[in-house]
Amino acid sequence: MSEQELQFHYFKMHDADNNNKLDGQELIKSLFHWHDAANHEAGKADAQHPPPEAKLFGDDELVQMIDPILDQDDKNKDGYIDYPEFVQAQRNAAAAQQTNQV
Ligand SMILES: [Ca+2]
Ligand SMILES: [Ca+2]
Repeated sequence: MSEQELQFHYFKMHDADNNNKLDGQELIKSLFHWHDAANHEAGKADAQHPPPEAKLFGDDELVQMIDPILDQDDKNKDGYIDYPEFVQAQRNAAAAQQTNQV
């Protein structure tokens, strides 16, 4: 798979209700997944081990985590991250990471 196909695969994997947008709940799951994938290198899909961490946070905490992300990445302010917004957010994150490393 190309990097682009992989990104789309990730996006669809977290789009639980299949409406081609990530809502807050789906974003939370994707955040934990990315964190987990980073720990395991190369981001292998691991459907056998869904991240349990999300249950450790209350709704208020989750909203506090997700609000800034939506604020930053939800460019058209519809309350969801669609695929173009997701791709852009990934680019921004990668760029930010590079900046931090220098
Ligand atoms: Ca969705
Ligand atoms: Ca949006």
